[in-house]
Amino acid sequence: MNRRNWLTGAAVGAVAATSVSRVALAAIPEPVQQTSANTAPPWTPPGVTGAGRPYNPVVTLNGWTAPWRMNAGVKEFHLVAEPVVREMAPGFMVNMWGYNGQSPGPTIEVVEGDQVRIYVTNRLPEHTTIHWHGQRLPNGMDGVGGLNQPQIPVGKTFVYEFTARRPGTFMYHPHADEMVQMAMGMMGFWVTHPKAKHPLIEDVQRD
Ligand SMILES: [Cu+2]
Repeated sequence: MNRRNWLTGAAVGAVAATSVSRVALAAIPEPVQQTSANTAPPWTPPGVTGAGRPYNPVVTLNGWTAPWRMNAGVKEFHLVAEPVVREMAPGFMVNMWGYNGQSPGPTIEVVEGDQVRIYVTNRLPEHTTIHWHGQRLPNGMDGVGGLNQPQIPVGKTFVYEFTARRPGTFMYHPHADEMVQMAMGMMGFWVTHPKAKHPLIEDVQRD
């Protein structure tokens, strides 16, 4: 093999490695991290095509909203359970556990009837799960470790998938070592917007 051929081979190898990582990126949405505990502006989906049905996005005080992407009609999120440092007051840093760089974790916003897929990666020093508190969903998606799913081991990713059937205001939290994990700050806010005016849900006026 002369030098020219060797370079060609190396270039082919590099292209192959790049395409593998692109495939991996396409398979699992890149988790979005947040380093600031300040109130973030509401997140609105970019573009119009495939952006899901419209809704009036919420503002999470001292928090933020998880971006999602559409994949063949499914809203895909990626939550990372991990140790975080949150600034509670200027200079007052607290070591906590949370999601995607913050505690509480990012707000998840969907619309009633949306099909939702949530990748949960465990970067904690112990197993975890997420229980989607108040959702009506298949038993295997309910997130109680050791009961209706295996615990998510350290370093692994579990995929939850269900339809957001019930409009309302909910939360998510682990059902694994609850006394430790929830006390350490692992929880987040979930809003399922009604798909139309709901007879039992009043409109809320906001500034
Ligand atoms: Cu709960």
